[in-house]
Amino acid sequence: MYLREGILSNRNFAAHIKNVCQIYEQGLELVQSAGGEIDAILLHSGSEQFYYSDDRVIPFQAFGHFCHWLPANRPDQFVYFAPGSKPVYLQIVPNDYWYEQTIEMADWWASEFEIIRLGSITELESQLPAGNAAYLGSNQQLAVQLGIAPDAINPLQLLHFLDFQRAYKSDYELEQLREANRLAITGHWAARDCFLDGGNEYMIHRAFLDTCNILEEESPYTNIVALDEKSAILHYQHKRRNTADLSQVLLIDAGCRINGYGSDVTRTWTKQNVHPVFKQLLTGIQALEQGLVGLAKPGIVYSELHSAALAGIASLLSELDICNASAETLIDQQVPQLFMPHGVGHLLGIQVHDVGGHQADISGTRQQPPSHSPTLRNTRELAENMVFTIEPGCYFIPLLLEPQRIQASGSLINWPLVDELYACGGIRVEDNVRVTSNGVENLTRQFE
Ligand SMILES: [Mn+2]
Repeated sequence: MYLREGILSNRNFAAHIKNVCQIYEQGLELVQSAGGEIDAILLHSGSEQFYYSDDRVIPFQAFGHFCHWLPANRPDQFVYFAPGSKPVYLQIVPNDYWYEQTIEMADWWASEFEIIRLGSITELESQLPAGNAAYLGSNQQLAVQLGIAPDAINPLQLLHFLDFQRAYKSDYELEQLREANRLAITGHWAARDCFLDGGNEYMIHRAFLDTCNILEEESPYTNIVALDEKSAILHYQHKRRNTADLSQVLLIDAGCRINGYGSDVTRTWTKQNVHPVFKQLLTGIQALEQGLVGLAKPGIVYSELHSAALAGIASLLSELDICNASAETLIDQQVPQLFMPHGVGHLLGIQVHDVGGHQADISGTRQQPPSHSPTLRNTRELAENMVFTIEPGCYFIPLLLEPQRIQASGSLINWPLVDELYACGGIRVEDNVRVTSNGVENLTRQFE
């Protein structure tokens, strides 16, 4: 569905598949050394789901570990991996005149698989090689029908290992992520221009999609297109169609997807008549974001970036007199978290919030976020070729701030100014970065 042929040479795909095969081989060895009797892995993209009491299908999204192998975002596709053999792509193409069922395959990826085409899922069992395969996927019932042993259905040890490895991207994956960023930036420019021309949320959303030449369902997540006070709603989902000439703030969080890999980019723009303190705050958050990108390198723990973000926000709140206290006092009283209630970023790749963010190791030991920031999605130690977002923000959220008026900590907040800033909403600035051997590659800014 999101295959965009001709854009990329994808010369690195063969090396990517070699790498994925190695990862799966190691995963199998791990399970075998713990006494597990599996010698192959069957991955299932997933099964079509319907709305309750309806014949309409819920938009399909293939299982992340399946997408790691090939870019076919379709139900009932299978990859069979056994060490030492070419991976097999068992492709189910039903005879169906209601829907388009053709699966477009490009040579650059199809040539890395042995391809078996089947007309229905009932033919699958007879096509599977003899042996003890593990099943990875969402349809347990199907796995049982295929004769998979219960303890070989989504074995946790294997999933923990695979989830952990997904954080490190191959050259092929980085190529897709760069392209997903390059395309998204063209959309962000169009969105900014539409906003400056007086466009409303709906028009800005359309401008982004049109410029990127994508359908809404091809986006990696629902675009967040928020004007003024709505930009303080972290995952604002509506697109207002009212007149927007007087709007002063746009927060747009929108990405693109290339061969299954998504970008996740946020920009905040303002017009000339925006509140001067909000404008200064935006300049401050933009500088903070760049500073945080500059801190990232192998060996740093992601939570340290989050703490640095909170410290930066505390300084801005203090310097701009949004709060009446020193940065130290604000950090001590956990005031920055009232203005940035989310984590400063997350792992990124096939899934927008990619898997394994709280894993300390391959065996699934959890590294929980610090108690002062329970919503932080990434606690991993940074290592080369890990990809994640860096997205500090600062918002004026009545639901979080208003209860403070009657708390002791409320005396730290400059209420007359906050009352003025509520109308502006909030700010978020987000880039995607890859860790290099001694720093980071900014996957987003290189296209601006
Ligand atoms: Mn994000």
